[in-house]
Amino acid sequence: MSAERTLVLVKPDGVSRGLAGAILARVEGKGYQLAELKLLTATRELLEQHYAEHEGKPFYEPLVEFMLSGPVVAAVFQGERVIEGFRSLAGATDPTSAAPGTIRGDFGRDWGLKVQQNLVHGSDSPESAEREIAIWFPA
Ligand code: DAT
Ligand code: MG
Repeated sequence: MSAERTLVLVKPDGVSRGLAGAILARVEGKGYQLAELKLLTATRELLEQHYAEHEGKPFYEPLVEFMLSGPVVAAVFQGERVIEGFRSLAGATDPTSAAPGTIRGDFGRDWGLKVQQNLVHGSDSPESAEREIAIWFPA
């Protein structure tokens, strides 16, 4: 059986603040293996696929606009239980209340009505991981 994989995004706030390297280093330091890596500016079409589950929610449009606001780092990490492990490293969705020691807890805060500025994305299940990896890293 091949190792589990997850899609990690360093969102535009993380890239513009110069935190991409520090964030990737935490994931590598935990012991997960980097399998794919690129810097790109997303398109609306890509983000509509990526965030399809959130379409219609009040934060959907601001989230897509934010994700279009600058380049992101897209990465695939692999290893046993990497999906759970990365979400643990990332911390809670809201960076204000995310635990210190996590990426969002250490580097994030509320910049004004923008919970979506929470630095990173990580897949939440093996099914979403494979779906998201196919979107960001088409064969
Ligand atoms: P997570 O990124 O922790 O998996 P999610 O999948 O529920 O969280 O939501 C995707 C992103 O949408 C999240 O990283 C930030 C944004 N978001 C979620 N809930 C929000 C809210 N109540 N207000 C504003 N943005 C929100
Ligand atoms: Mg999510």
